[in-house]
Parts: sequence; structure tokens; C-alpha cells
Amino acid sequence: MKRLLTIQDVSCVGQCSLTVALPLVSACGVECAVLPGAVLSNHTGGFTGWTFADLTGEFAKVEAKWREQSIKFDAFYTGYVCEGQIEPILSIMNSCANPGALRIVDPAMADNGRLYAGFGPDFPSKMARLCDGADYILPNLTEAAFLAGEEPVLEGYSREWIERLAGKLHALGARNVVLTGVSFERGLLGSAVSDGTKVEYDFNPRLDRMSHGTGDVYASVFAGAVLRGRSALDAAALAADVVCEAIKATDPGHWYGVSFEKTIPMLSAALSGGDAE
Ligand code: PXL
Repeated sequence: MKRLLTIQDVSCVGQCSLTVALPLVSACGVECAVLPGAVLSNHTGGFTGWTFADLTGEFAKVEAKWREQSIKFDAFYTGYVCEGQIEPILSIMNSCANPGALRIVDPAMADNGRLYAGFGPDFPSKMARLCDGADYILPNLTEAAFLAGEEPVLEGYSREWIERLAGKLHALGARNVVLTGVSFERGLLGSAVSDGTKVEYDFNPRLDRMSHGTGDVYASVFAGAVLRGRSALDAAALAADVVCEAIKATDPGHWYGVSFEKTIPMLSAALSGGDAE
């Protein structure tokens, strides 16, 4: 079994970050080790306040202990992280990697044209450091624009524009760019998957509901599926299917996350056929 380390916060309530990644990566049939970067009472998207305990000070100690014990990972998957964690994360990725270990970076920092509460305007340039050398980055269109140093454009763009944006993210040093939330016609929403030579697309019917935590569901399934040998396009398609099923399974009154728990049987079944080459 492959072993992945995910580095992101624990939002104790809110169905995002680690409380999503751990069950979903595990459901993919991949061992999921965790390094929590912070503990929050709840996520910052819609609650009226939150507590925040920064665990950055643990990173160097944990890395030293892992070095001592030669603990290595087949992949690293980062999500919502703080500014001071970027360099320590790069250090862990360098010192605790099995040969060929993958770096999967979800630059979780913004959505709907705005940075999340608590991130300043220079944070995207820090996040760009993590994208340099990543095997896969998974930005939504807001994050992609901020990483490229542009103003977000959320509708009315062309295929050429999307592919130019992907090109700018390759220029940051990312090998594969998966842009999420791409839409060229009102009824369809999907992903653009670029390997630097070609861009492929996957679309699902748009579900007209604003949902929190879907980026984390997407990234967790994508990471698990890639580690199970799926291509980036297949992993993106499975991740989008799981997000759609999770949204449909969510009670309309349940506002702070999606009921991804109900998709676990379908996800395990989709990846049950052994590792693809
Ligand atoms: O889902 C991304 C996310 C992760 N962690 C925290 C958040 C958010 C989005 O708002 O607030 C703490």
C-alpha cells in the first residue's frame, strides 16, 4: 500500500481539510499519515468566528524525528497551510521522500474571487513556492489567477484564456496543472487538466448549490486516485463525480460542508480493481 502524508489544518467542525482528507484518502486504499498545521474550532467560511492554534513550531521537531527513524512517504498532499509553513513543508518533502515521491499541492487559499479570511495579499506568492516542483497543482480559478499574479476572472473566458492561465502556472514550476471550476457553458462545470503539452477537459452537469469543502473532497480523491495509478484526467473525473454525489447527498439545510461520507462506498468501489499502471 502506498503511504501519503497530508499537511493541512484540522478544522474540528466543518467537514473540510484533514477531517475530509483522512477518510477519503483511506477509502482510496492509500495509507494516510497526517501533519496538522493548525487546529481551528471550525473553518473560516461562514461561521461567525474561530479559534486558531498554530502548530508550525512542531514541524521541525516532527521532521527531525522522522529523519531519525527513516520514515519516508510515497506522496505529499498539501492543502490549507499558513505562510510560515511553506519552507518547513519543502524541507519535509525533501528529507522524507521515497524515490519518485509525488507532490500534490492544493493551493487552498481563495474562492469566488477572494482570498480566505486571514490570508494577506502577498500569500499567493508564498504559495507559489510550493507549486514550484509540484507534480500536480489543483487550483480553482480564483487561486490560479492569484498564483499567476492576475485579477480573478470567473466567467466569460475562452478556452484559449484557460490554457494560457494553465501555461502561467506551469511557468511557476508545476508539472501538471488541474484547474477546477471551469465552465464554458452555463450547464456544465468541470476541470482542465494540463500536462504542459496538451489540455484535456472533464465536465459534469452543474449543480446550482454553493457548497463548502468541495475543493478538499476533490483534492483528496484526486490524490488517492493518482496514487492508485489513475491518470490525472481519470483522477480528476473521479474526484468531480465524488464531489457531485456528495453535494446531491447533502441535506439542503446542512450549510457548512458536504456529506462526503455517503460517497465512500462508491469511491472504494471505483478504485477496487487494483492499481492501474
Ligand atoms: O476548505 C478549505 C479550508 C480549509 N481550512 C480552513 C478553511 C477553509 C475554507 O474556508 O477556512 C480553516
